[in-house]
Amino acid sequence: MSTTTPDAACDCPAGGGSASRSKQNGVLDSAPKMAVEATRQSEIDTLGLSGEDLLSMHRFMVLARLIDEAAIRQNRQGKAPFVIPVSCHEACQVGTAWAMRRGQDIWLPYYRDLAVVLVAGMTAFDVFLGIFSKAGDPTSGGRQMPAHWGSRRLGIITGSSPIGTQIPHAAGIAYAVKFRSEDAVVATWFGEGATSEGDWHEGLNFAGIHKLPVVFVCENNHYAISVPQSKQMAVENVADRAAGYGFPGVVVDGNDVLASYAAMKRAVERALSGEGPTLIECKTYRFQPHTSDDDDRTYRTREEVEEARHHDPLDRFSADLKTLGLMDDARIESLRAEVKAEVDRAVADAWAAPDPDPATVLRYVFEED
Ligand SMILES: Cc1ncc(C[n+]2csc(CCOP(=O)(O)OP(=O)(O)O)c2C)c(N)n1
Ligand SMILES: [Mg+2]
Repeated sequence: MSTTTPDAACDCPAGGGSASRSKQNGVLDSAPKMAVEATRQSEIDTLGLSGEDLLSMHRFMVLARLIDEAAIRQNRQGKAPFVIPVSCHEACQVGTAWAMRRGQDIWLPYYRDLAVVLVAGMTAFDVFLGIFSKAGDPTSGGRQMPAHWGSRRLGIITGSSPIGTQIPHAAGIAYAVKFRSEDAVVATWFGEGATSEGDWHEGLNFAGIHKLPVVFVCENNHYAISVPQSKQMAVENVADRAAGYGFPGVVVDGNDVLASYAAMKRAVERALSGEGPTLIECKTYRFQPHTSDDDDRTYRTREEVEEARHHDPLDRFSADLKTLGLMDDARIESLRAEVKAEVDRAVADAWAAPDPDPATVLRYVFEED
């Protein structure tokens, strides 16, 4: 795909990323400690997350889930030619993205990273402009395939369709950051299938040799379209491969947003202090088919998918917030209604937005006078 980033209609707020959001401890002190699961509370205290942070992380997860559901509906109605589902990846995406500094760090997401780019600063409206290939699509002005995210302003480097090509890009950008002594961390996200590519191994090797400020995040959902992990690698954990490149590899429960955040926070600190890269493997699943063009009944049972739904990261985090006294059933319901209204509005506004002018079809491909 092309590498255009016109960023024209991105009306999302500039700067003010997660690291600059309030991190004051103590908000949870007002929650009834007696009712709080002790280990969870102390884990959160250690992470330095405020109650406001937790509620905001939860809202991003709800937003990603509802955009996903709306995008699939638009596809079934014939309005969206192609969509790439995110459901079940929300915790590892929001958790890892939360440790990044919006407007300062550099993001190289892959096509499934809807929740990553929302945390980075994209809006539901931006996402649907892309899905409907509208002129205002911030990624490419309606030229790219949807979900090939890019935004010059937000520091999101657009990806190519060939799997794994963002890995050497991330290593190269991290080399430039180190060479110029810039205050930035580079992070790249990918599936476990991407780790079968030569690009992946070359990128990690280079990053390890030069101790680059880069974090590699694998969202392991156990399938590369129809190919199960067992047919992709002879090791149990993708993270085990980091040893071959001389830096740490960690496995986290990718359906646990706080575990994902904790691992990423440590990795970002390592990168910023000059210690080099980290490979984080988030074990997760995907509830939906690979894309709207896939029929997952040909390679996995309905029982397997049903079983995975018992570990829904959104339900788990909602339950945590209830335990912590930050949410109750009524608030969860009203939040869902509020976010659904926001998503429905984004769909309607994006659908009504202008299409690209056919006279500009070659823009970003050839130089213009
Ligand atoms: C080099 C290359 N080979 C094959 C494909 C076709 N393809 C698109 S997505 C995909 C699966 C990737 O799986 P994974 O990296 O695990 O990510 P997931 O989709 O599971 O999130 C494949 C094989 C491609 N785009 N590029
Ligand atoms: Mg996969």
